[in-house]
Amino acid sequence: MIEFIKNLAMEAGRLALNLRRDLQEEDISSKGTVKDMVTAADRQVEAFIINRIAENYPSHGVFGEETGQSRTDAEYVWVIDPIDGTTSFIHDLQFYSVSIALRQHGRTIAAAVCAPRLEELFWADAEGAWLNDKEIKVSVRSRLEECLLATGFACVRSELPINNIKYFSRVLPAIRGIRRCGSAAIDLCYVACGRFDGFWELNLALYDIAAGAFILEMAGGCVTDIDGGRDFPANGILATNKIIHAELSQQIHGK
Ligand code: 2AM
Ligand code: CA
Repeated sequence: MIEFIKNLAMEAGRLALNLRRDLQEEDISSKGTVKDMVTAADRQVEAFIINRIAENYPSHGVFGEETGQSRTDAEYVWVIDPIDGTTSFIHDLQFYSVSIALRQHGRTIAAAVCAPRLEELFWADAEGAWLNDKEIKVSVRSRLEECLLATGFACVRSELPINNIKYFSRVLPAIRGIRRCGSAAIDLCYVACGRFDGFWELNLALYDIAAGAFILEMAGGCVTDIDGGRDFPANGILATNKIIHAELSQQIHGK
């Protein structure tokens, strides 16, 4: 099963890369606001993934960003973000990924995130987490002042009462640095392999984080909602190397 997921993510990543080369202005459209965009490539990559799953696992359900849910009562459900980081994709930045998670009775059991421009495949199953063929673990940094973190700002940020600027301004003075890659799936995988020590963001959806959160947990990390509970991503996501989790949570909340 894990070989199927890895190959699927890699092939979908290659397709995204090829479609990016041929991307035209008319392939780009808005989902309601000009900040929330979708491309023909998002739809084509999702269709490719769903067809491949239907051929191999016809009884499984699918929850994809672009096409929604099918067979939600199925034992196995695939959670798919065909292109996580669509804004980066449109602007031809390298930080976009294909994110695929397989869930059984609502729990992720295997996942892969392929960042095709970076030539990196992150994946995990019950045995652990890997980047390409190397096993990965979270960092061991314990002091916030030596930590490099990542965050993100939702494209619907201007309409939100809590839009992460307050959290950002509380955390920034306490840490070594911050990055904003624009793909939550990549951010979570970068925490998993120790490049980042933590990541938080609000207003994400399940398909943005299902694969990355599992890969991070299998690499020894900790994932909660923004208040330390289990209601993620509805109540935001806070993801760390585990060691800094409580301290970063306090910093975010100004305690
Ligand atoms: P996307 O590119 O698949 O939309 C960047 O801050 C992160 O937010 C990305 O993972 C991006 O995923 C996600 N994101 C952007 N707009 C979103 C929306 N309207 N709902 C949920 N997630 C969104
Ligand atoms: Ca997407």
